[in-house]
Amino acid sequence: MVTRTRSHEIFSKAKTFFPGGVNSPVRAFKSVGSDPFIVESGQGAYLMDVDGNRYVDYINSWGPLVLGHAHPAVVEAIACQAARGTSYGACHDLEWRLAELVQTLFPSMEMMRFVNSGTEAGMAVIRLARGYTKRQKLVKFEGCYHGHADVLLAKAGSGVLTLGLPDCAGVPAAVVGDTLVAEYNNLESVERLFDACGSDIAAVIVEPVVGNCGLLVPQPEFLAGLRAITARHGALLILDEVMTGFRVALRGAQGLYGVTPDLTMLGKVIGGGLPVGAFGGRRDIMELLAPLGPVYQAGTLSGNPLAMVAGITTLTEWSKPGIFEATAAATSRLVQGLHDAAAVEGLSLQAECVGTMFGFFFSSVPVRSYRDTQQADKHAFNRFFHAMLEAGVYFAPSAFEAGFVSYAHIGEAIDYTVEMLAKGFHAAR
Ligand code: KE4
Repeated sequence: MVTRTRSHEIFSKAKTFFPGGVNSPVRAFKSVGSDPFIVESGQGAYLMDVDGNRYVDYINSWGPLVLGHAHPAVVEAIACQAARGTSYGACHDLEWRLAELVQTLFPSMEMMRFVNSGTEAGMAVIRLARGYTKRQKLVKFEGCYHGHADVLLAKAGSGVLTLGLPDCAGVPAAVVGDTLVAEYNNLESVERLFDACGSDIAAVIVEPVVGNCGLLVPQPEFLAGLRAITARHGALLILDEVMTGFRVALRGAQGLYGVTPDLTMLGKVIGGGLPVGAFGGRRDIMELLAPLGPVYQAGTLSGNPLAMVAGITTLTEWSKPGIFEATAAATSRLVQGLHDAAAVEGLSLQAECVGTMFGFFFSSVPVRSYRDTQQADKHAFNRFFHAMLEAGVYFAPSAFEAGFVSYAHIGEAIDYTVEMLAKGFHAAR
């Protein structure tokens, strides 16, 4: 039995400072019904907690750490830069160098701007899309998460065409009144919205591969369909690649599925574990941004040299020949292990991966939309989660998140995980 005495002590103290003891809700383990462990350090594929327990980490800081924790080249680059200054609030040589690396893999980003989180990128692209099209309405998809900006915290109204309703307290109805909600992988649900108010719709925003209600893979022609519908109605297509960028493929989902958006959101990987987001796209749209144009956006730490150099080092290492492919192969091996171990226990499991991102549901039917996710067996997942945690394998503490594999997982960490899966599925029955 794993003991977590020190973790409990620290978490009790944390709860006096932070709501739920955390600085981001999912970390509280509320969905899996236990207290979280407290991290002491991370190294490669592993996290160590303050009680000396070691876990294979499939959260990877929710996606950024494609090379694993504390990669030597990234640590050295940050240390060297820190000695030259952590933030200048002024132009410097590293900004364009990261932008050039990003643009090489994301050529649709003719121009871009760095921010400090995916949420900031989401706020900015919506304002930019509205400024460019001079339209108000926005289409998002149920189950997709684009950060916690008010305008994006909308849920579907009762009727198909009812305007968005606040998805959490504190969001004024007026702010989400122009946010329409469609169903992922259902082009008809998008066509209906455009038939009703296409000339007022500024943009469609989508996670091209959904990672925020578990993993949802786009059905053939879904993304191409969104591209065609938005082009036909003069609306912009925004791909939120904060999670999928460099993860599902080096060139992101837009490279993998061959769909060119008007605007893209990035985050996570481009900061290599430091706070970075980015948004970018067509030059004629981006040039509306201050100081060139009338759409305002700004940020004290945007493009700071520490985050830039962490991103440059991470992307440089990650794009070296064979690195991505080897990590994607390890991810496929993990998913095959999930299928095999579940079958031994006679459990129905839907498990998939796209590149180095994976997800699974305890479900007997394929999961293609948010609505499908709601019939998955969350209690079986929770039993699986805790048995695997006891075995030293840390999956996302929620049935409705994705998992992430790093280059550091190849070999020992994946082998150990596959070996332990039988314990998890035995407990899940
Ligand atoms: P941040 O503001 O958390 O940097 O990014 C928001 C965001 C935007 N778009 C996508 C597709 C995202 O996945 C995210 C953030 N992802 C969550 C994972 N479910 C971050 C984890 C958390 O909120 O603690």
